[in-house]
Amino acid sequence: MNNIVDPAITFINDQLKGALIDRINRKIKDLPDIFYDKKAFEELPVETIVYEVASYFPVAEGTEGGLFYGITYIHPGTVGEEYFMTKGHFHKIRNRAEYYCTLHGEGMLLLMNEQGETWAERMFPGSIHFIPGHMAHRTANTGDSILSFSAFWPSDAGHDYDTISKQGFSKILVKRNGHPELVNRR
Ligand code: M6P
Ligand code: ZN
Repeated sequence: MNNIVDPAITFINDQLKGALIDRINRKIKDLPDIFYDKKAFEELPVETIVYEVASYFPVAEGTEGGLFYGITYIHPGTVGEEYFMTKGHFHKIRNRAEYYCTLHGEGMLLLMNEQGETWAERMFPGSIHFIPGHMAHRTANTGDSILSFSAFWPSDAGHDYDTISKQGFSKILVKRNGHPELVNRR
């Protein structure tokens, strides 16, 4: 019996490959609620890709005790003065935590607690981010090239997008004089 086997997935040349890999992309038309400047949003081509996610789901979503793995690639760009970013979410099971590890590019991880306080951590190749439970998280690309990072989260965490699409984060990440600033929404 040959008890040496190949891994189920690989991540070579920045690409996740293997069975059970789910790929999604989010275009401007998929993100009507998240950007602050609605006029600038309306002016962008609806098919513009903002980010892509490749995820490995070795167990069914909702399974207790499993782990998911994903790579997110955020394209460079802005909507008005706000950087291209992910939808952002709380976990449906609020106490579930997550890790993000930056691979390429530069960006920011926005974190918001349940009291509505928002802050940001710088992302750069090699930066590792522990996202505790009860914390909404969103990533933004503040550079001129793709921002990519890996993520590891519990398979029963789930995504609560509704809270963010209704209330947003209390601060937005904007490009001012060529640099990122985290400012209150007006
Ligand atoms: C990371 C993980 C995923 C998430 C993705 C995009 O890879 O946190 O669970 O889906 O980023 O973020 P969002 O779902 O907020 O668009
Ligand atoms: Zn998450």
